[in-house]
Amino acid sequence: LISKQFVVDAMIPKKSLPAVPMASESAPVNIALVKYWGKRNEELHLPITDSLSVALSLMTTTSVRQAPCKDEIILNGQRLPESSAFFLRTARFLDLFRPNSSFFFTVETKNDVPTAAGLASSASGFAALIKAINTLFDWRLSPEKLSILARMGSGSASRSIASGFVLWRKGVLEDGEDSYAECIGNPWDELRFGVLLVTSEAKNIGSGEAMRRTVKTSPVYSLWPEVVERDLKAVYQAIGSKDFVLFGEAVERNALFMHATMQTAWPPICYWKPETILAMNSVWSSRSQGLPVYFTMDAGPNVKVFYPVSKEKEVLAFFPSLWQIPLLW
Ligand code: 2P0
Repeated sequence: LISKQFVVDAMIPKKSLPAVPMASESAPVNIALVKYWGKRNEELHLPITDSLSVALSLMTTTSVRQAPCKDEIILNGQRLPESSAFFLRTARFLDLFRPNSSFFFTVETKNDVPTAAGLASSASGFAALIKAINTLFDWRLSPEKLSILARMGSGSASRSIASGFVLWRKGVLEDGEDSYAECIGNPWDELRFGVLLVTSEAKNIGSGEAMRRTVKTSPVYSLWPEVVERDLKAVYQAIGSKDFVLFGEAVERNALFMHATMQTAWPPICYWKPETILAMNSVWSSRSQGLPVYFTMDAGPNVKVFYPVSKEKEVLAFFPSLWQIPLLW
């Protein structure tokens, strides 16, 4: 079994002390259009399928510097207790990059979105952190390597290294050397995105455990790779030809199939709340009235929509509470 440390050591130059006193970098939140759901390697966060996302103009900004005697993590201005899940997960990631065992980091990180807003910040968080570490030590790693290293923190973080449409190829190699994300296609300026906020409550099951259980127990999971292949082709084609209906249909059915795989796992996993289903229904009813709006959903209850700028006024009239978030090209 290949460890994260083995992958990291093969990838970075000889570990040395910081080249600058402090480094600060940003990375965007990404929303999957074709989802990452299921791992072929748990340790290295290697996925079973490719996935495709688009970047949002919501960022995590992280600075790193050497700390005198122990790690210090400050999230949105608050020093985290060493026993918090966030601290432990970040410190374990930092372990991979210490030049020696008595080297500690101060990490200060700020999210544009309140963590409670239901938009995942772990992807932008690990991406910003590895970019800042790269700058601190002046490693000058390529975007591909940064994507691979961000993946050591969280799978979807591999996609937060780039902006625009980003394809994360699953790769076939055992060490994941070919499993990284890169920007594909051109900006689609007419595309609009927004969130129908359902709740900001913490989820009752993390996506890692949900994926594992789905892969192990859902009898429909075996169809997932074919579904991803079909939807990737459609989204890819839609991006190239700016075909909004083709895009929306593929994105919505991909999210629904991902949820079908987890809802058919045992014990079942359902991230939907009653308001989620109401929001889905309002999207469908807006479409039946001629508005081109399609949704996606992640491992949570919020419904996220895409629509073309030409219908922005009508969409805002139909969904007055829509939280519009610009895409990042
Ligand atoms: C995605 N999700 O493609 C999918 C859709 C959630 C639903 O990537 O275990 O936090 O750290 O590799 O990256 C969330 O999974 O999981 C995710 P790990 P991660 O955006």
